[in-house]
Amino acid sequence: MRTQVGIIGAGPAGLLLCEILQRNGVDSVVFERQSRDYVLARIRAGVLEPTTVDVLRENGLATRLDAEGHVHDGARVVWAGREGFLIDVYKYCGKKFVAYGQTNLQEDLFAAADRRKARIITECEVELAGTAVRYRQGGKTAQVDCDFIAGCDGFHGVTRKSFPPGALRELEKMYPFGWLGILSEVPPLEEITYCHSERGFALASQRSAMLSRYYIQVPLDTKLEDWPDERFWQEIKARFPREWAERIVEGPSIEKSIAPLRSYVAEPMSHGRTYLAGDAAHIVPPTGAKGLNLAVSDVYYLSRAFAEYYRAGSRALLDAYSETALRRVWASVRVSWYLTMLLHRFPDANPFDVRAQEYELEFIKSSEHAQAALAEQYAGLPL
Ligand code: RFL
Ligand code: PHB
Repeated sequence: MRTQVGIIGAGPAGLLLCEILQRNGVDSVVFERQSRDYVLARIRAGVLEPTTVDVLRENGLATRLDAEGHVHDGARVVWAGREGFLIDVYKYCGKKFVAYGQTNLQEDLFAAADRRKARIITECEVELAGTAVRYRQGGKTAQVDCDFIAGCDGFHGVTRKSFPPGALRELEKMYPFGWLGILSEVPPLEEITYCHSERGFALASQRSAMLSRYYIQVPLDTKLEDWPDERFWQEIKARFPREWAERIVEGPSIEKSIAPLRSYVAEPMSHGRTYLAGDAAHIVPPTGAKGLNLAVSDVYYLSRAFAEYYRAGSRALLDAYSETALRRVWASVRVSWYLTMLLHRFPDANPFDVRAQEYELEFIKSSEHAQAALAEQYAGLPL
């Protein structure tokens, strides 16, 4: 078998790339290690930037998102008994963002792929030899020869690891904590609300009118079994200022998981005829809600470059892909790092660090300029 673009990974980056390529007459095959059910059961992102929504709309992927997504002007930041401030994306950027679960988007992408009869090979073990994809599925081995490889296989995937030693520069920062998240079928707070407290960071988010997503900062060695629902609700309410805590509706969790926080960028995002997109090339801590949005912007640039190559025979956009994508990646990496540093309680913080953090929050609250700058970064750069 052969194809033009071999796409490794059927997460949001891989399936979106497959969809946009098909719309541009470019042939691809997607290889996914897990089963479709497994991919659909992952609970992850929930906030889509205006640019992400635009890309999905332009590609006919936003019908359900437009019907079910919850549109927001901004996200609120609160701390120590204060109502804080709104990161007002609408006021400063004239754009709104949308709360819509990655799980729903993943369903929409599989549905679109099925409609177009896209070739998606699931539950396969992939081995890369240049642009040939050798894969094993159900005890059988086969090979697909490709013009190009798109590595959309997330942080732990094979594509980045197939690059020769020295081909990549890896820049990384680990944070000394993780997020414990729960999903519960209860009405959420009206606004997406980030909370800084001396007990640690907390976040109130949502998936729909009857589905809430909450997170708290926890030490890296935290065990899920030590966090029964009751303890989680008690802790999150102790972190939020009273006025917010009183409005949090408790219910049984339907999902509970812990994710460590990390910033990571691999440069450049390509080698030879292989290109990386999404979490395969970079990881941001979830504090700015940027990961999924970066996967979408990478795919936008990469799909445009492949389309140009097959339409006009020009490699110019492919050659520029890494530099183009990294400009946007670093803008998001920076703001995610900044919000992580601003809003979490660091285990080694001394009283000076704590006071400086509090005064920075007070400064943003008091400064229109600071709020405008933060809103611009939270909204994400235009493409
Ligand atoms: P994914 O989603 O990890 O998909 C990669 C796919 O590749 C498959 N794969 C392989 N396939 C074949 N061969 C191999 N050897 C393979 N190895 C792996 C995997 O099974 C998988 O199906 O990466 P992609 O497509 O780049 O998408 C990135 C996003 O999933 C990620 O950035 C976001 O979820 C991050 N994120 C958030 N992003 C946002 O924009 N807004 C948010 O609100 C937000 N919240 C979050 C988040 C991530 C979180 N966690 C759990 C890390 C909240 C959390 C808690
Ligand atoms: C989420 O709803 O999962 C979410 C929202 C905002 C973030 C991160 C995650 O910054």
